[in-house]
Amino acid sequence: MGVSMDTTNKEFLKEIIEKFDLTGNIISIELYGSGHINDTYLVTARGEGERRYIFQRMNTDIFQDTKALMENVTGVTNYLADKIRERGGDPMRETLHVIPLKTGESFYFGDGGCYRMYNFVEDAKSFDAVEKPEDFYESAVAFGNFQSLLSDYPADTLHETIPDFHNTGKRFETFLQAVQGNDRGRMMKAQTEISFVMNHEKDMTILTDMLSRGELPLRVTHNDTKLNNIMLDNTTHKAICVIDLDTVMPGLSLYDFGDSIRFGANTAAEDEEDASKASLDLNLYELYVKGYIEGCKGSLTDTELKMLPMGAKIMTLECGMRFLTDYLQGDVYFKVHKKDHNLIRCRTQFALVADMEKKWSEMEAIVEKYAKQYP
Ligand code: ADP
Ligand code: GN1
Ligand code: MG
Repeated sequence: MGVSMDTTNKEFLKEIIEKFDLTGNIISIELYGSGHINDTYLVTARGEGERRYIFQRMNTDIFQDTKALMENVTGVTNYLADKIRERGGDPMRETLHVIPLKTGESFYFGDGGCYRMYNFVEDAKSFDAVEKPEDFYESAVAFGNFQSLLSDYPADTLHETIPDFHNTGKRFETFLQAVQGNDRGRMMKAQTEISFVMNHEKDMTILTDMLSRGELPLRVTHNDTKLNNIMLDNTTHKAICVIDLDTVMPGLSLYDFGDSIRFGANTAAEDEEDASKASLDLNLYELYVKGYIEGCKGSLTDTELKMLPMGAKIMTLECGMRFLTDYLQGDVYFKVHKKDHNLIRCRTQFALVADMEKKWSEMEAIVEKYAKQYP
């Protein structure tokens, strides 16, 4: 390459992007989105008209087997495209579509990373916070649908891209090691948060134990159902496309439900510096419960329905514990943009857990109400 190995240098990226089978000449490459994991760029190319693409440098520290990951993504997106076509939809908008290299492979490995390209979902937007409550309801129906669409997907062909991704008990063990190691000397500053985790030790394995006992089913799940991983149509505000498929793996529906609540029904942003602003918005929670149960179209078992509030609580606890672990380990996993970013994030999560505990009977009553309506 004629330029240095600075993987954010646009000339450098352009040479890589030109290896992909896109239409037209590249006219711009802009950093895009607010994900915590991949480096995402919006690429515009001009041929007869203008076309836009999403180009990503995948995080290979986190996703160590990118070949397996891309096999999952192409398998799932091809499957979804067929289903969307069958029902008369537009697969280029309603699912991600992998743009291959000119040589046919689904990704490029070399030049300091692992790179892939997707169609850009046009006339749609992903949100970092709920702006209109109806949008949150739409996202719930779409994530529920996504799960029911994938219910026939051959789960045994899926690779486990991150082993034990939502094994909360294992996450707790890793947390304990980070506390013991205290490699960055950050433990003193996080005493309150560490105690919060220790006081919740008994919660860690509730759902995974139920799975082991056969009381909860293993399903094909998304595993990262944040609001900004779904695209809403600019005009109709319908949720049209589920994105960020890197963690589609066998998992628990309750964690998918829980992650959406954790992120979207919190009255504060994930990284709000004043954690006292974090609480559970019961109206948003209710809308999501309604939408998710509808979207799953009767496929949730009675036990899954009953445990939905627990899914919300444990997912929030797990995520807070992951932020705290990363803080203690020196910010090696999540992208950070300011001092103590992971500690700040962990505080909002624990404040939300504490508020859920206060609102527990309301959370259960809301689930009961909709479980009865959509048996
Ligand atoms: P990360 O794993 O880092 O969260 P994502 O795949 O979620 O990466 O991408 C980050 C952001 O980029 C998304 O939240 C969304 O705003 C935007 N994005 C990703 N893929 C597309 C796409 N195909 N079309 C339009 N926007 C996209
Ligand atoms: C990461 O990739 P992104 O930003 O959508 C993370 C999720 C966390 C989330 C917290 C692969 O999601 O598990 O819940 O940050 N993804 C991965 O915001 O670890
Ligand atoms: Mg994302």
